[in-house]
Amino acid sequence: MARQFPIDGTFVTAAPYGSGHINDTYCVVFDRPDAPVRYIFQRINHNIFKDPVALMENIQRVTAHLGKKSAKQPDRERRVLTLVPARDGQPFYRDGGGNYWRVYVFIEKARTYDAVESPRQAFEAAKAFGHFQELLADLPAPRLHDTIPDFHHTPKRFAALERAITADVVNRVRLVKPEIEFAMARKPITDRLLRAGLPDRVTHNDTKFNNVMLDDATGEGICVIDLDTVMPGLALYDFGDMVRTTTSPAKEDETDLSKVTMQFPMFEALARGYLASASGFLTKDEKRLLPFSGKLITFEIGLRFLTDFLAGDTYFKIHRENHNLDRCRTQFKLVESIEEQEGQMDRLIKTI
Ligand code: ADP
Ligand code: GN1
Ligand code: MG
Repeated sequence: MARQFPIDGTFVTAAPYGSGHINDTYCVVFDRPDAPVRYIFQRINHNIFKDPVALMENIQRVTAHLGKKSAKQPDRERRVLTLVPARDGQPFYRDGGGNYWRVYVFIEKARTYDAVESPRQAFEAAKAFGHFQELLADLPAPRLHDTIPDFHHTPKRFAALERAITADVVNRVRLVKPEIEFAMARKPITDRLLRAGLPDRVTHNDTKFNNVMLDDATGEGICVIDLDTVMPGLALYDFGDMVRTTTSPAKEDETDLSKVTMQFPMFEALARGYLASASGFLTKDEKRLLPFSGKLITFEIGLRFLTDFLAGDTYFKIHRENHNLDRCRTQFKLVESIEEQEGQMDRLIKTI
């Protein structure tokens, strides 16, 4: 695959990289006379992203727009993902097996984290995602492609769970009675954001904490990555997923649920970081619903993990038995923790 992209130097190694649930990511090293240089090679999961060509068109447009806007910034090339086109000039290479591959310049001296370590990190991540939304607010027409239609349509996600329960293809419903009961009790909240009349924006839609790179030296959220789901959406989908992945000290698949909790100082840092870059364009309603979005998106991703567990683990990569069930349980535990603190979260937002 390395030969399909015009990269200077001699191929040295390639190794699986990162902890994403969807694509196959590799870190690839090339030797050059001065020093070795790294690239990110990714095989796009085309079972999930049905139209990789349209997806890559989105990413090209988005990175070009961000690149233009960051032209005068110091360290410009570390602030925006840079695609390396294939030898034929396309932003991807399609192999004989029908797989789509893309290559990015490796962002050095920065890293992603699977679990948050400090309020400062939460602040920086949220500020970076808010800034990302702000920069894309004037992306010229046409509308971006919907790489996954109805990606954050929570009522449809709920309906998918109900279908999985009815089908029970791998006989696992018997194992998840409490989780199903938990989900059913919260069905009424699923359409609340959709009914709020909020504006459509260009959003990231997968603002998990490990989709932003933090600078090793300064701690700044230097580059937003994982752009497969950048498309029209609600700003609150992004803030909600930050709350889901950046307020609990535990990893998404932690089995000791006592470690899963919504830490208020992390939420405060997230809200302040996000509003530092997004308050200029958010409406009153969007701002008011920030805490609720954290609960809703955490619930939604919990529903998706539960649905995938019942479907026989066909969507998210799993690395052990019951992995999706463990992930669902952390999400539902976090929903409970948010429910306990929602009043306090709402009060905080009014003061910022
Ligand atoms: P997935 O969609 O499977 O989550 P990502 O695009 O998020 O894939 O990539 C997986 C991981 O690879 C990221 O969490 C990050 O650690 C690393 N990564 C991705 N792109 C780059 C890059 N350009 N430079 C350095 N690391 C990267
Ligand atoms: C997937 O690609 P990755 O690992 O960053 C998923 C998100 C989920 C997340 C849960 C395209 O994100 O929607 O919230 O897992 N991405 C897709 O960890 O489904
Ligand atoms: Mg990712």
